[in-house]
Amino acid sequence: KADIQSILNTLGIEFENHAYSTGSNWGGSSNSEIIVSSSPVDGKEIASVKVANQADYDLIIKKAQEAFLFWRTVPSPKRGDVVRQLGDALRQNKEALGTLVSYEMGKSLQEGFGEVQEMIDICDFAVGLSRQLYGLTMHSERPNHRMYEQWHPLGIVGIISAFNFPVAVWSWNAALALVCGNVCIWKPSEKTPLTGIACQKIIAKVLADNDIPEGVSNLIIGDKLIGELMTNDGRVPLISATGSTRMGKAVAAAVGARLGKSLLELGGNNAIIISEHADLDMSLIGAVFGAVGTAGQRCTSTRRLIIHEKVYDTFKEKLVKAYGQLRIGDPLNQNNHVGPLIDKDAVKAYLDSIEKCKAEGGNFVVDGGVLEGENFSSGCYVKPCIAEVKNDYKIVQHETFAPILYLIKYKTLDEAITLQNGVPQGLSSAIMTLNLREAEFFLSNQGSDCGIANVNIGTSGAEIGGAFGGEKETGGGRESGSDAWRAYMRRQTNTINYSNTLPLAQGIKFDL
Ligand code: UN1
Repeated sequence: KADIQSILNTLGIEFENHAYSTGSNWGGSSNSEIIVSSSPVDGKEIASVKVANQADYDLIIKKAQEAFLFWRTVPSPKRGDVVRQLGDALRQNKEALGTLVSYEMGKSLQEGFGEVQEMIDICDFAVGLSRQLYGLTMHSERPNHRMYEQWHPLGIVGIISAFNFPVAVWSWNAALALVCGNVCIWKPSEKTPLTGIACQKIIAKVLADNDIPEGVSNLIIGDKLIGELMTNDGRVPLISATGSTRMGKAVAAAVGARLGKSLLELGGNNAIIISEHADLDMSLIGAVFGAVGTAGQRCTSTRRLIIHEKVYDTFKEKLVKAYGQLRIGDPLNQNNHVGPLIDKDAVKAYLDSIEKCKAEGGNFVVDGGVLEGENFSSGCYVKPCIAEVKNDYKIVQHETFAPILYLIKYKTLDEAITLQNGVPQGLSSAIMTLNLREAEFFLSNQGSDCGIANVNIGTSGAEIGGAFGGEKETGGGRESGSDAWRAYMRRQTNTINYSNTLPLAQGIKFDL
């Protein structure tokens, strides 16, 4: 079993009581409030940190503003080189950071390493991007005029991240924001402050090694108050927030009220359609990993399986058998498939959802429940479960962040797509089929309404490079790939007249 203390030492987390950091400069707040980070793996306290207050926040804003004045003058490819070094530092720290993610958050060690790999991948992506922040050129209607657009940094980017990807979501935002010339203030989830501190330590060293002023990357430990300070603050032009739809609506309202920009990655209610033409063995792996991976706490977790009536019973049997083989336990033990939920509140939400599902008529073919005993002393280990339901149950329309999988039967592909789209969320979706017509129809504008639509791949595990995000109550934001960088910049249209007259557009005559 990993020695957590030596991992904390490796990552340089030898202190407590720090509330914020501007670069390598750490500060404690005068606030007496603390957050205790305890592991859902064994229920033990790992460390306590202080909660920042308004004075800490104002100091960070000041440092960030100062740092921006410098950072925006650094050419983008040079900024990319700094992000390259961040990627290298993450490579060196992959094992330690991945292990801490697994211990503090509770995901399996493999997934902890996978999360750090996503961070490395986005850094690589951002390095290339730093030479490709392209604007278009246009043909002016006026003679001897040139018209083009360029992209400038916004300033301070506020990053509010969730517990389930406690470090990767920061890096998706930070890597792009930094090559674009912005500075960042990151408020990690109060459920996972230590992995946040570890990342800040890593980036602070890279910045210091390059003589880059503190304040290019800032961390602030806080709760709702800090989140509200950020979202209401006109000095933070972009807020990128990942979390629940409820949180996202509050962020969108606050940022919208000041006409700021927000980038939202909110809940999903992701389904896989299992067609009569599916490769069922392959579908099984996609479905089970999607539903129980990260104990069902990914925004891309598979929550619903929409199964063709001809293969419904066969596939249900396969699922029940597979669930019987799942090993639940310490996520740091690589023999286990499923770790704990993040905390007891999450366990309560899981149990409530099971009750609600039963009350609405759900038929559990694999029962849920909380595991008890020596190996489960944190009280956060639950059994992945499966219920046969109707898509319109209230609970099925709702995202429960837990390993509860719903089965729904269908007859025609049209019906399956209607069911798949018939939820308020629109993040990820998939179809398992070897039939080309079905696959293409699912991807067409008459098909999935989600930001992510896959064929013969499950709903989770998107790779860096594609734009990540979704529609409807998922919030509409796109991160980590394609042209997601544009959200971190402002576009400026420039028209230059190199003639010796001043012709007006639209042919307007105006002589003096
Ligand atoms: C999230 O759960 O917030 O696609 C992000 C995936 C991961 C990211 C999930 N790459 O499952």
